[in-house]
Amino acid sequence: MGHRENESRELRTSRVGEFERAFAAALIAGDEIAAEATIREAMDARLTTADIDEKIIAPALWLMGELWERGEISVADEHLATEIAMRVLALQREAERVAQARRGHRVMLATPAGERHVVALRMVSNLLSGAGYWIVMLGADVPAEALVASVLRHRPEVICMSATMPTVSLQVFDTIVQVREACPTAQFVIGGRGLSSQVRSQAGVGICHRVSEVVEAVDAMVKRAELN
Ligand code: B12
Repeated sequence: MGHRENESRELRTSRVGEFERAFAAALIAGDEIAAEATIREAMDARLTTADIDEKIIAPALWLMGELWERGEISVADEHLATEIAMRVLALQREAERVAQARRGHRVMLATPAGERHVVALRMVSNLLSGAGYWIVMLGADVPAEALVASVLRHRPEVICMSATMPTVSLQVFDTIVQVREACPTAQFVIGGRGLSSQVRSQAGVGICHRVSEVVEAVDAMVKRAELN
């Protein structure tokens, strides 16, 4: 096994250990909010449900059992911890249900003609596919007419565009107008430092300042598309 692979495994193990300790501390304190926050963090860190169950929740409950046997906590404390653990399991199920519901929805990603900066777009792609969305990645430098043709073929509910160069802002505007003519139900989420105020003020367009805002913005647009 390579040195780097070893290192990343160690890092992962130490993260899991941190989550386990934080979750156990929350159960001991009877603090449901802290317990939920820890499991949300573990889910955000892409730990699998099996890892969360076996490496975080189960060991914390075993510890509660030991503390109870040693008379260090009461039966009520142990019951409270179990109730909290059960609510956290419901939270896991809900997160899976939301990801499952997103799977049927397509999101198209592109930068407009003349725009070659795509790092933010790749980040957006990772975040959306991690959240469950079906991604249609067109990549950089896509002319409006080509994007319209692709929208008619793949029928995405949402189109995400990124503009870094101020010179492409007009292309973003133009693409939105052309896509709306061909497919009035299409929704847009856009970001990037190159966007002009004209594009930013477009009615019905979701504007993001950071890639971390994209899942929420696309969720809102999908809901809106369903209402149309
Ligand atoms: C890497 C890079 C390149 C690479 C791009 C490679 C690639 N495959 O992406 C290459 C070498 C091709 C390149 C070319 C050029 N580049 Co360049 N490039 C950069 C650099 C160093 C990093 C850009 C980057 O990836 N940033 C990281 C991302 C994650 O950050 P971000 O794009 O700002 O995105 C954030 C938000 O805006 C938002 N966001 C952005 N888009 C979206 C979209 C959605 C949907 C959402 C939700 C959020 C979101 O989320 C991010 C934060 O969370 C920047 C420096 C800089 N200050 O940014 C220059 C920079 C952008 N480039 C610049 C220039 C001038 C050029 C060239 C004209 C150079 C030349 N003479 O050829 C060409 C133009 C190419 C073109 N037509 O597009 C200038 C732009 C200046 C300006 N505003 O006019 C910069 C700022 C460098 C500088 N200081 O002069 N570049």
